[in-house]
Amino acid sequence: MIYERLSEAFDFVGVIDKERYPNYEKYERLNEISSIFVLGLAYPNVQLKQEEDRLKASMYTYGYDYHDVIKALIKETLKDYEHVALADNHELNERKCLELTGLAYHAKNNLMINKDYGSFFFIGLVLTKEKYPEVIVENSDSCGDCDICLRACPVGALFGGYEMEKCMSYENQMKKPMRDEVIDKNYLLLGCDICQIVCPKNRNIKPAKTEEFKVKPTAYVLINDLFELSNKEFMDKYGKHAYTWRGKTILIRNALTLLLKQKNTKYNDKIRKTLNDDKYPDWYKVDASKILKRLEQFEI
Ligand code: B12
Ligand code: SF4
Ligand code: SF4
Repeated sequence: MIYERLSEAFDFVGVIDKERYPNYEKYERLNEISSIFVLGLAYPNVQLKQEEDRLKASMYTYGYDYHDVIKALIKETLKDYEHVALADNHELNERKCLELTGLAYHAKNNLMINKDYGSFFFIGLVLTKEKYPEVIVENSDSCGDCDICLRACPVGALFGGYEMEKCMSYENQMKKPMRDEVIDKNYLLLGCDICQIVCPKNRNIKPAKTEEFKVKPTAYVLINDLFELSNKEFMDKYGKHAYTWRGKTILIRNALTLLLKQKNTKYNDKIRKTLNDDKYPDWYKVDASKILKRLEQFEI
């Protein structure tokens, strides 16, 4: 019954015995657990354009935060069943769980690819004490000889396997100064979608149907709001989107890289103000002063 209910609510569902999870004995969370339900929930394959005075982050943030959406959907679907609902921020490797169901394979861009939804889906897990029949399919899909994403990645993070430290999605979420190469190549307020956008397995995929993931007006962040709103005001306006999870300062730093790309000097005074403001941390000021210096060259 749990499987049927989850299958109605989610785009695809697999079930594995916990013993399949590598070294399951080492995970306290799995102690009294028997089955792991692995859920896939698709988000839209659409791309907004970057604009001058308002900026977009990665495609996965256009709708509401998947952590909240997935957990709420599980809760609503399994009201009367004992379970633990997980999405993203926990110690279990979700891609591994999904791989074990056969419902997707681990592709060269380091993402899971499902035959119907490509890689544009989130993963959630439901752990149950009760044991349920496994739902596993055979999967012989693979990237084959394709290397499009390896060549498309602007920072070469995919040659020889995924190198997290090189990945722009990693670097633009870290509270530390960016490498100069990433200051030049970063193109989003948060995250990076390039290795998914170029992937042929993401062509002709099924449309996502989850209402909460459809593009919201606040998918765009006004640059003025980044500088002018307090943290509380900012969260009140934009807090339902996953791009806010690392706070506002990281978004300002990333926004500066985009202003540099646009040679947009309109906000130079506001950047100068942040450099004299104690509430901004050192890692931010290192990048901001570097970028401001370059932006000043475009001032007339
Ligand atoms: C931390 C994290 C990140 C970090 C680090 C990523 C990483 N380490 O892969 C950062 C911030 C960079 C990141 C970026 C992104 N992430 Co992320 N991320 C996670 C998170 C929370 C944990 C992943 C993790 O580090 N696991 C632990 C490590 C050890 O696992 P691993 O890297 O897979 O390594 C295993 C195997 O690859 C293998 N292995 C590794 N190296 C080698 C080498 C050899 C030779 C061999 C044989 C094996 C092998 O062994 C390892 C141990 O099992 C998961 C959610 C979760 N709880 O699983 C989401 C998750 C993987 N992310 C997700 C997404 C969407 C993204 C982004 C696309 C977001 C974006 N648009 O910017 C990018 C994609 C970047 C990319 N190309 O991978 C989705 C993926 C959905 C999908 N369809 O696959 C997940 C599942 C979140 C979710 N709930 O939907 N992410
Ligand atoms: S997310 Fe971007 S930087 Fe990271 S591997 Fe993919 S293309 Fe490269
Ligand atoms: S672009 Fe090609 S190599 Fe990269 S993930 Fe897609 S199919 Fe695999």
